[in-house]
Amino acid sequence: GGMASLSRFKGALVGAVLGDCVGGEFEGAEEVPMENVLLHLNSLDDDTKGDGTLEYSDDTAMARCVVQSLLTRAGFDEQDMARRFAKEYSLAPGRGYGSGVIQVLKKLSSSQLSDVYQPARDQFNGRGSFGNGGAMRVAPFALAFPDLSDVKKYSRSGAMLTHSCSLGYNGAVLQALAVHLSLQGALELPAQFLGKLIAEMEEVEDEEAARNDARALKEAEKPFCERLYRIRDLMDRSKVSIEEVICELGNGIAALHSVPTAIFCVLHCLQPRESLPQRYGGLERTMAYSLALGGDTDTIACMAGAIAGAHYGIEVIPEAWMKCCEGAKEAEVTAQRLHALYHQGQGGA
Ligand code: R7I
Ligand code: MG
Ligand code: MG
Repeated sequence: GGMASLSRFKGALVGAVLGDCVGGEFEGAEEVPMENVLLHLNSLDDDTKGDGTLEYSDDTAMARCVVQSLLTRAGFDEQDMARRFAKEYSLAPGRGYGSGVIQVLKKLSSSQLSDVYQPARDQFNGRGSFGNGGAMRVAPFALAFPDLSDVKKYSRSGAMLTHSCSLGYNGAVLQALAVHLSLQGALELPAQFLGKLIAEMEEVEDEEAARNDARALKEAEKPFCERLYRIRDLMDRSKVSIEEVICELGNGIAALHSVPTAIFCVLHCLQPRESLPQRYGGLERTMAYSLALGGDTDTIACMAGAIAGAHYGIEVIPEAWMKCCEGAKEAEVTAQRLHALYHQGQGGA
């Protein structure tokens, strides 16, 4: 499809849901042999599956809140979004939320709350969470705002409702930027795509709070930029093992150890790979590869799925996968409304 086409919007939103649902199988597993990944993915073609048997987790539950809030308010409204997060959690607390964020979601339910950002600031002795919970749900921001500076501004604020540490919210900004660029067709030129992300993040991380957090957590001066440079190095190598990717980029629950990893998965799978079935297209390769890394598989596959889906579009998503995953069909429908909002923001559809 063309730049910011409806197919890309659907691909992004559905890709995220698929990653979450399909990746849930291996979340927290240390090592996942590719053989097991392929068995799991093959089983989705099975007739006995289907009708949303793979349930979505907090990643999708919160992304749905983001979508509904952005659509209802026709833009970012922190009060409304916070309320939706709190309500969703109280109605379905068993979706596998991070153990820290539960505190925030409970506090956000309180009617006496004057500052919706305060509960997030109270996390982890006042430093805030660096988990990937802000990034896992951020794709809809890139689908609602055509303007790059809006994507950066609102994805940051949206993440700060639960993640006030810069290593948390800047991961969300990076993921939103990746989806934004992919939607524009920027993955046609992978090296330039990465170059743009680096240029943007150099600016994003050039901030007092980010420098302080990085120092306190003994990370590089600009942690996300450093990881993006590592991705560049990995892409230049002719062969990269799963172990090397995990060692260089991580597969954990911190945004720093998962957002760059998800971006790498997409870039690595733009071309056929020996370890992956020949019959697989790029989106299927991205999913399989994300799961094979182990660790926070639902979230890494969810984030990679959003970026890859925005690149390849909805047409390449296997019908059997759509059927198996709870909320996938619904995501395809709501993507149309985001597409309309996005183009309305550009001054008339
Ligand atoms: O970031 P968050 O919403 O969790 C998202 C993850 C995804 O993988 C989902 O699929 C779901 O499984 O959870 O939730 P948080 O509780 O804010 O952060 C996640 C975890 O990161 C926390 O429970 C901590 O273990 C760790 N963590 C920290 N640990 C020490 N110090 C996050 N921030 C800190 C910190 O500052
Ligand atoms: Mg989850
Ligand atoms: Mg997860």
